[in-house]
Amino acid sequence: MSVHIASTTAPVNIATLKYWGKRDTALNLPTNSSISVTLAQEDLRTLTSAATSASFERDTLWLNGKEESLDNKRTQDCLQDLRDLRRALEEQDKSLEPLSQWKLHIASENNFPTAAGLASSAAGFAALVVAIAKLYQLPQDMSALSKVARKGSGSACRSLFGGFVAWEMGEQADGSDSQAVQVLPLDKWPEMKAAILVVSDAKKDTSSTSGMQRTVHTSDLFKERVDTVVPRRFNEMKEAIVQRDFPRFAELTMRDSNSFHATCLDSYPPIFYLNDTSRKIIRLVDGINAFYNETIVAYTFDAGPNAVLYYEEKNEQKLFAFLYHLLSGVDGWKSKYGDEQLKAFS
Ligand code: 2P0
Repeated sequence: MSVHIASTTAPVNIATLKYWGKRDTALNLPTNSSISVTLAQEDLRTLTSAATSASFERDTLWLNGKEESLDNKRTQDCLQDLRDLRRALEEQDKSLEPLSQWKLHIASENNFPTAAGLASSAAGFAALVVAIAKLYQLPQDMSALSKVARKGSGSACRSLFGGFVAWEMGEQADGSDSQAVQVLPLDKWPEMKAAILVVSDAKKDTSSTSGMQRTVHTSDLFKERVDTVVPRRFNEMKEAIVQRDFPRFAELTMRDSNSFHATCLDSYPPIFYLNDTSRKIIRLVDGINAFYNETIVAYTFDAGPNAVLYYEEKNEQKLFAFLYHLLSGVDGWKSKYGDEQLKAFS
């Protein structure tokens, strides 16, 4: 009996304008639009293979070599949507095999720590949806597929595109206009680089899903953020990206990270994602920009203590000279650069 197989990789995306809050928890509809940068394929990514055959007896999912339950609503919703899309194709073309009725075997692997605030669910659901869409030979309309990935994990919808991506929150109650669109492909701003400082690879203690709803229900700052601050920043940041205005992009990114963590702290009980090392990195970035009298680097932090720094390639040596000096004494400091290469920066 024939087995059909398809594989894909999906990279992590790191928000520069944060998604934090749902207006509909079942459909993963956000309270604000957001913007992110999708990292290059070869860095942090999920590799997913999906197979289907009339002989498979049940749906299975293997995550990083371990069998995981598929018995959660979000994954089930994604699988159902994909099967519905395939069924529509089969109804149009009776010569197609009935893949929509067969069970799926899915294997997925991350090349980075899972659930440590490094957007593993984003890459995971994006890869799951694209691998099955390939398997089912669905039309590769990424905005349409982003609506399926969004149901798995909100931020996943942004990982379907490379480069600079906006998730438009939409207005419809059924989520039909809550989708990702590309703002600028990476090759239009190839100088943009990201450095990830892994402060901790431990699993976070407040999940994004529960943390964001605590903020929605208890934070006074949150209302100001979603009603006024983010809508204005959404347009400003898209403009900064299209114009490749790094200092403007960097300032908006840092302000939005601060605003998001402020609403976390304003939640009741408060949510702490940053730790002392995160705060040292914030001060370091401020110090570097002040030293050069120019904004050459931006920090941003998601639902965890790890920092993502954005900078332009031409400033890599300026940045890494500082990073090397200040972080080389820190226990466990590791870098993709060897020690000798880093010394050459200083
Ligand atoms: C973001 N985060 O925009 C924000 C910034 C974390 C901080 O999207 O409940 O895992 O699965 O929709 O997508 C993390 O939230 O949450 C997230 P669900 P998700 O990247």
